[in-house]
Amino acid sequence: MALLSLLDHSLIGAADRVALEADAAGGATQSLTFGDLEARSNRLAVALAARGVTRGDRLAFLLANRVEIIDLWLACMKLGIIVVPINVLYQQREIAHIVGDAEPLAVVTTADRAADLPTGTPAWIVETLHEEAEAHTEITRARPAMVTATVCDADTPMALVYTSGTTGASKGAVLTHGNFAANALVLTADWGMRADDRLLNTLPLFHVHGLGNALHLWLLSGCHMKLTARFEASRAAEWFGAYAPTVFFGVPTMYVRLLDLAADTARAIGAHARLFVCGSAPLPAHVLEAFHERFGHVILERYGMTETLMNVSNPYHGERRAGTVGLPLSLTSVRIVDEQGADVPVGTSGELWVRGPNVCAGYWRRPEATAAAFADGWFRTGDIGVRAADGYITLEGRRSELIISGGFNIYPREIEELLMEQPGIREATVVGAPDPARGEVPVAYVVSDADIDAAALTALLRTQLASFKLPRAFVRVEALPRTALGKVQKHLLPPVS
Ligand code: MCA
Ligand code: AMP
Repeated sequence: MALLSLLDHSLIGAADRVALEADAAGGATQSLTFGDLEARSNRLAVALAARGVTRGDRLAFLLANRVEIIDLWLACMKLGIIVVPINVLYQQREIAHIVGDAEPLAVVTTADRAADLPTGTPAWIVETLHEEAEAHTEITRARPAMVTATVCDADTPMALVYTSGTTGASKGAVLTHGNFAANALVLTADWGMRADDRLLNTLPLFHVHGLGNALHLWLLSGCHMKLTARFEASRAAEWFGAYAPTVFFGVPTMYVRLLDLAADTARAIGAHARLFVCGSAPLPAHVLEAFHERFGHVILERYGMTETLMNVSNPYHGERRAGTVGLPLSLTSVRIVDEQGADVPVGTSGELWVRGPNVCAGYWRRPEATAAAFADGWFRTGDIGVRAADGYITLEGRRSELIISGGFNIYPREIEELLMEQPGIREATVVGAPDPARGEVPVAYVVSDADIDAAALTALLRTQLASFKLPRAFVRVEALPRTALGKVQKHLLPPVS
């Protein structure tokens, strides 16, 4: 079944229901019905077609959260166009890799970011595109022929979402209409999403946590969503207070920030709410417990990946066990295996392999990486975990050196390579150091000819890396600890003082 037909229960079936309030330009708030979203995306589909985009083409966006991302996502879904979301915090070097690999026809962005695109890549300014779409006043809630004539099925690619997987350069996970449909159906059912829910979404729409979970659960359940440009801890009391959400999806850093709210504010927020979900990085058990005490809710922790969308979740009904990610979701199977790919017994650690309609079709134009990621039809997550006798799964770490900071992924190698390009730096290695709010933060160890000027180096790196990738400390060492074969032994590095 095409993804769109699931969302039609809201876009068409609940057209007159108020669907969304969103941050708009100049601090204003915009309110739209499902029918408005249907009409806007129909008009945008016509405008995109007029610009020559057709089924199978890639179209990227580099935008902070705004309604136009929803318009674009729906218009592309309607035309079979493949969306390539780009993290808005990325700088030129990071953007160039994705654009070079996905070869989008254009990148939809704001005027101030157009210069960050590689030379020769068309920047389609989001406001201009919106005006062009809105000029098609004859197109309303009735779908234009080009939409009704486009047939997408479960195997049609919907998005290329960039991730480094467990090894190598950043790759585009090919997520299909079927992957998103399965994810939306399962989560809506398993988490009991309802049309009378109020979902506060502060997650960025350029990652699948915001895009595949928040956006689709809202559109499938037909509930109401408040979309903010981004999460801001200083505005949380105002948002939660005025909007009174029943459902909130967040990363652990957001929950750590919410613990700073006054006790009576926290209690009032909890009184309106039904469900708090957390994922993308480990939720420390003490945060779950402190949140329970202050807000009166046990956070439901779940586990997913860009390549697989959601895999495992604590139950809605039943025990939400601190420190675990729960049980496999309804359409996903999970094996825990040893180095040879044999199932390990209960209580023994191994790599998680998953299978289900949520698992991506592979990596964009990388048959070898795709072949390496799958074994006998199972996707090798690279995550290490253990299953208890009653089935609850606890994640214990990763096979790769991936650092997750505030829910954003950081691949040490990218920073290491950039550091080693700097004059005077002979060797560099980057590791994750524990951080109470962000989970982990990157720290660099360097072998250099002279003292490190941390401020100057940070200023330089800031022009090339997203802010969350900037090392929080630079430690100068005489030599990096290496094995006889020359591999850096990161666990032997001295702790940061
Ligand atoms: C942070 N910044 C942003 C955003 N988030 N800028 C624009 N849009 C954003 N969404 C910038 C800030 O301007 C600042 O930059 C820096 O990041 C840190 O911001 P700060 O306010 O100090 O934030 P914080 O309190 O530390 O909280 C950070 C955060 C952010 C809001 C929790 O990390 C975040 O939105 N994380 C969500 C990531 C996510 O969605 N991951 C899902 C991946 P400067 O330093 O320059 O001032 S998908 C996934 O992992 C799988 C599938 C899964 O299981 O979900
Ligand atoms: P990404 O590449 O951004 O999709 O990140 C996926 C990775 O995030 C997974 O492979 C896990 O390592 C991690 N992750 C997601 N959810 C959780 C969770 N609840 N607990 C621990 N790690 C998680």
